Amino acid sequence: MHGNPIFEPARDLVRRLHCPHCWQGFAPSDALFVSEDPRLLGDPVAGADEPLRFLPSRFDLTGAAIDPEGARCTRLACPRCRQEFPRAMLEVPASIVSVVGAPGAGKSHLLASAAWSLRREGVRLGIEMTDAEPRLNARLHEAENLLFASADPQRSVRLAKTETAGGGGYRAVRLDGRDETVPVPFIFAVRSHGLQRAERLLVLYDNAGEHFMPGADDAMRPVTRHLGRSEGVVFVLDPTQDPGFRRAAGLPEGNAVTSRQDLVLAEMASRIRHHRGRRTDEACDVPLVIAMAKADLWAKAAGVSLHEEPYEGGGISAARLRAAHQACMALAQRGSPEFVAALRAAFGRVLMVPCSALGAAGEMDGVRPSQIEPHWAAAPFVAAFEWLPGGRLEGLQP
Ligand SMILES: Nc1nc2c(ncn2[C@@H]2O[C@H](COP(=O)(O)OP(=O)(O)OP(=O)(O)O)[C@@H](O)[C@H]2O)c(=O)[nH]1
Ligand SMILES: [Mg+2]
Ligand SMILES: [Zn+2]
Repeated sequence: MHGNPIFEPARDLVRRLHCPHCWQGFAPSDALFVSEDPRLLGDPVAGADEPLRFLPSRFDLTGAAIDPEGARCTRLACPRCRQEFPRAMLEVPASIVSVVGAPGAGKSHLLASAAWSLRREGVRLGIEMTDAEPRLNARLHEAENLLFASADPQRSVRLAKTETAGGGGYRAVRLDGRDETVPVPFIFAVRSHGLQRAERLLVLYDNAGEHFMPGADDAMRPVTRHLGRSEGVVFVLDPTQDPGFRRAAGLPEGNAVTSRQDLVLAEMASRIRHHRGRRTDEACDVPLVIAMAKADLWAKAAGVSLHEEPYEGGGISAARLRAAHQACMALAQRGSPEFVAALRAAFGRVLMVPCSALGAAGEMDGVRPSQIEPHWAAAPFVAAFEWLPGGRLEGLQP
């Protein structure tokens, strides 16, 4: 790759990066390019419908690679799984924040709502966020558009459940003669407002809740293996799926879906330890944000106020977060002592953040965009990001 302006020292390159699909580590100069000539369709690893990936030997003056048919190529792919990743990953360090939670907990709605608010309210939230490569976040844009940019806000919309395979969320690749499934991440360029912190890339994953159930992550589908590398975790807890929480928050018992979210949390902790080679009795040192979702349904009864957003003076407020954390923790202790016990057994640093992606419960046919009014939707992600080293909440001990 000598002589290629993309890799010259004039550009400040990271020394090594990790593929956001398969987490293979590699040097920038080992990145493959995605061919552009339509005749080069078909890649032995990425699949028959994908353009060939190649290690270039020819470049033009701008640093674009020239594919074997002579076309200019600028899209990059991992040398192992051959999935495309944003060019910014060559230059800016990336932090993974894993999003975890039981099926139906509200992960996808929360991500869409948080992204929408982060894009528009950077000044107030203290974080500027943009797509690292818009094309690669298309699945998230669809969700945001459905909920927040609908042409007819009176017509009910429904965000589909995340698939467990296929769809836009996973890619099938052929590695060393066997089929493997890798997840598709959402990648953002993020900068803290007013702080001299360099830009970072934030890598998020929206798995189907089923993948966090015990036994659901295997060698052929390593779709939650980001847990081995993440610097922060947002665990989406749905209090309405827990009979004890429902009682503690004064919700009717009804025939609502229930799930053992303490077991999902314990399984997550065991994967974090396993992938990092830790002992089973060691506390996980990754900071954990518990996003207490669907707060529109339970916050009032639980004495948690979401009236004021947790931002002050152009950034997240540690004081407001702490107050909300204490109220949520009190509710959890009353409603689900088994969840609190699972939490204490596995994590040293935990922050509970109430939030509502929609601000309204939908009806049978979905939710009307005109009724959507998110509360604190971005807060769990802003908190997780600001809790990373160098962030506004770095020393936070809730
Ligand atoms: N009341 C209320 N309901 C919500 C909110 N957010 C999501 N929901 C509902 O919760 C259900 C599940 O939401 P999803 O975002 O699809 O949940 P998920 O965690 O992504 O689920 P999987 O993809 O199956 O893992 C949907 O029916 C939503 O309408 C909220 O803020 N308030
Ligand atoms: Mg989902
Ligand atoms: Zn890869």
